[in-house]
Amino acid sequence: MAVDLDFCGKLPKVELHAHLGGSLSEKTVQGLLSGKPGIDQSAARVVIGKGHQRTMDECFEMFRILHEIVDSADMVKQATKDVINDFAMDGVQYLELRSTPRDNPKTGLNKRSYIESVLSGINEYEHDNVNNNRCIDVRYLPSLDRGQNIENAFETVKLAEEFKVSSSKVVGIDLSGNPYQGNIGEFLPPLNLARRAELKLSIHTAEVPGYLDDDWKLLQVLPERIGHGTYIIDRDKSHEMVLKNKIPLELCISSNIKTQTSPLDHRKHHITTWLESKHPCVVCTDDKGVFSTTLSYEYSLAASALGYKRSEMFKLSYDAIDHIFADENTKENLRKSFLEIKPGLL
Ligand code: 6MZ
Repeated sequence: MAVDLDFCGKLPKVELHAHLGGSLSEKTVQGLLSGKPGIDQSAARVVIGKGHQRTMDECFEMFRILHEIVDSADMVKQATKDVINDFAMDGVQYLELRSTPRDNPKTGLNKRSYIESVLSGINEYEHDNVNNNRCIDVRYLPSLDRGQNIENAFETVKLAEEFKVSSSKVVGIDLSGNPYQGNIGEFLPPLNLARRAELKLSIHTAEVPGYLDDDWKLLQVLPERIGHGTYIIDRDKSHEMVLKNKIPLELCISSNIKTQTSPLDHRKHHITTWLESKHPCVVCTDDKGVFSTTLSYEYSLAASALGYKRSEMFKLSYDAIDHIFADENTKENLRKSFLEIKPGLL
């Protein structure tokens, strides 16, 4: 039977690479904009439609606009709840949401209240949907933005360490931001601090060409997962290191195509090469709002690129559970739940 979008919708899935800001749907952006008379009301400015591409810098301009829209603790909470709901409705059973805590003196938002708002959005959503088909298990990775100064990164790691003690929801740290910006060497100390605090690490690496030394430096922290890794295959030393250590890759096909960092033809995406060498890969969305996609759609692209049958797509989704940052108990529960759904799918 064909692996179509309908099958991928019914497939139980985990989403491990989703930035809150870039994941806001047009509907959510429209809703948030309605309370903001001073801002251009067109939500279309932060969406790249089907068949369109942008430069990386143009995408980062969209993230900046989204930051202008989501500028208060209440909005961060609402955005979190809406994004969780979108993923739950797309058949996602476990979600790791990442987002950069930030300050906004105009609204009183600061990094601490930002993290509190994300966590309260997660807790409220889970509480309200514990017994229905929108039930989903959510964790949070505070992000470090490589384009910002290093004090911000240290502050975020220290807060993450503190919140990890009081909330099982904070499980790791993400390093992201405009891959053309920042002095990456400076980020090694905060990443090592996170490591000592037993926060897991997911690091954007080799998303764009060049920057070989920077990406090599980042790999030395031995992250638990790598975001994108698009250009690792072209670099012998890094490629060998990632293969040897079996560091899982979070792969986002539409994002890479739309930011022009991988070929327009999705069948040439690097997921095919990695999976040929049986390297652990997790299909993800990155920014489902900005790139107007869903995780189900990304799975259907992967199926088409890989020529996989239904059973192979189930295995791809099931194997992703091995790479979540939550504990073994959570993994076991997910495996059980996926296997219960399996017979009706294949
Ligand atoms: C690197 C990205 C990204 O944190 O405001 N972000 N970083 N590469 C990408 N590929 C396209 N997509 C998103 O969500 C938006 C932020 O996520 C990071 C950027 O730092 C962006 O500002 P939050 O929730």
